[in-house]
Order: sequence, then structure tokens, then C-alpha cells
Amino acid sequence: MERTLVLVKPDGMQRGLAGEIIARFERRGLRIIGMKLMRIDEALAKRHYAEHEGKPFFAGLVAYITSAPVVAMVLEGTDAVKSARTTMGVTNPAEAAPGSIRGDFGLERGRNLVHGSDSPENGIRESELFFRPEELVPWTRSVDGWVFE
Ligand code: IDP
Ligand code: MG
Repeated sequence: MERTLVLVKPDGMQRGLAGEIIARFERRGLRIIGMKLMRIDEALAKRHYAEHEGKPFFAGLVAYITSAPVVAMVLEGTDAVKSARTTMGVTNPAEAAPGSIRGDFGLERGRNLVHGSDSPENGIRESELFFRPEELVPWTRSVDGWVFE
């Protein structure tokens, strides 16, 4: 079952949109198997965004993601990576479709509210970067649908 790491970024927190953002993933049918409020430090920010090191926006990105607490979540479900990213909308909110989180609440690429892993491999890598194994609570299928183990 695919996993993705989702973050409500500092602008989403400061604007009071955490509940709204989480609700959209929940309603989509993605299962929350880990969730916490945390402050990302510089070292974690740099590891998380290692692929962007050297780009002109890197320093600003690290400053942004460490500027206030975030809600970090691991979501599980069918095509979790792609499903979460379509719920988020494309990177630049100005181009994101209405109905997506970024398309409904954002305008600036540097303040785009939410993070979601970009591949199944990064879903696992980033989940392990943010959560210890014992912090994850997998669901299991029952006749009534999905329930906690
Ligand atoms: P993604 O979050 O949609 O996967 P990435 O290309 O991985 O987008 O970029 C990571 C984050 O870096 C973006 O979500 C955004 O916050 C920031 N970012 C990307 N490109 C720019 C830019 O050109 N200017 C400012 N910030 C950027
Ligand atoms: Mg990315």
C-alpha cells in the first residue's frame, strides 16, 4: 500500500487552514496513519528538500518551512502519492485548478500551503525522515471498512 508524507506548511498553519487542509485528504479517502504538530529544524529541512539544494529559492524555502510549526502526516491508500498531489494542486498556486488546496487558498509559489511526496520512493523516504516506526498506526481492513488494528 502506497504512502506519502504530507505537511501543512507554516502559511497554512498561520492562516488557520490546518483543519480545512487535513479534511480534504480525509474526505478523499486517504487514511491518516501518522500525524503530529512539530517545528522543522534547519537540518531536517535541508535533508527533506535535498533535491533542491543549489537552486535560487533553496535558502528561502528552508527559512519558510522552518518559520512556524507544521502538521506532518503520513497518508496511506491507493496511489496515495498521486492522489494526494491532485488534491493539493500543482506547485504554483496561480496555476492550480480551483477545487484543489493550492487553487482554492493560494497565489504565491513560495507560499503554497502544503507538501506531498512526489514519488512512492520519496513517500517512504520522507515518512521515515519525519516519523519513527512506532509513531505510525496502520489501519486494517474489516467487513465494516477500514478500522484501527
Ligand atoms: P512541490 O512542493 O509541488 O513538490 P517542488 O518543485 O518540489 O514542488 O518545490 C518544493 C517547494 O519549493 C514548493 O512547494 C515551493 O514551496 C518551493 N518552490 C518551488 N519552486 C519555487 C520557486 O521558483 N520560487 C519559490 N519557491 C519555490
Ligand atoms: Mg516536491
